[in-house]
Amino acid sequence: MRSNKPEQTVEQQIKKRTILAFTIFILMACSAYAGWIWLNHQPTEQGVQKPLRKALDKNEEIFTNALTFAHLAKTYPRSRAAKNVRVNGDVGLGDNFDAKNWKMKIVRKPGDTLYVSLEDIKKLPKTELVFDFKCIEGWSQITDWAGVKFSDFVKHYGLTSQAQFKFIGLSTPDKKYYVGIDMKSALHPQTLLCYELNGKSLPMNQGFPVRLIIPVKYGVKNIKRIGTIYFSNERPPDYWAERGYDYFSGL
Ligand SMILES: Nc1nc2c(c(=O)[nH]1)N[C@H]1C(S)=C(S)[C@@H](COP(=O)(O)O)O[C@H]1N2
Ligand SMILES: [Mo]
Repeated sequence: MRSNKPEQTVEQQIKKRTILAFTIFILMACSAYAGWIWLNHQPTEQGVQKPLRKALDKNEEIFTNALTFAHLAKTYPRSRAAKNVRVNGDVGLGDNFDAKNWKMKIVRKPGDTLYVSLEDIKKLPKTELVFDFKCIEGWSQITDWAGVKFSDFVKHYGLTSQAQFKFIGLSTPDKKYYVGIDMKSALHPQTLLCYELNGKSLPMNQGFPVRLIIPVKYGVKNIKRIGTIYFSNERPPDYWAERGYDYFSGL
């Protein structure tokens, strides 16, 4: 049955649609403005509004998950490695360091610390890695490192329950330099507890006795002279993150 409503003229139809479109536009503009006002009234966290922080954290989570073990940093023949290796950063490398009595502390849980000597570490399977070491300041250098894979270390010392935590925290013996590393990156097959550079024991200024070599991260995370390692579900404090650099510093 046909409606008995009078037919609308084309002009009437256009006018009606124009009014409708304009109304929708106004409503959307108002809600965008309201949203902006709302966002700016949200409490902040690490310098940004909480909802934005959530989005940033989500991004980071996606990034971390995308970093699968299939992603390996490019490696080079030993002949390509620099002989004069650049030294950069000496925080936590003060002279009052008792190298002879050094042992790496692994806090298995509060009150339960494992002490590991350099000799102990050298007994574990040795992995050599020649890769392009990248500093966030813009330089890079192909360098030849060797040590034990952190994942092999974890296996050897039965740190499997500790490996369930989200992060490891590492600090120099004097606690002046410290980094936090997400567990996935720590367990990456190219992450080393490193004690050799160019086939010789690490020079003092490059982290003797043991440093971290972690090719999936920028130089900042490659902490020299490890004192303590611990496990945490919260982000461990990080020297350069506290000074405005990206916490993840991934490559
Ligand atoms: N203990 C400690 N580790 C550190 C630093 C530092 O200042 N102190 N600097 C970091 C930075 S920014 C870089 S680029 C690398 C440099 O390593 P290299 O001196 O062996 O080249 O070490 C990292 N590890
Ligand atoms: Mo760096």
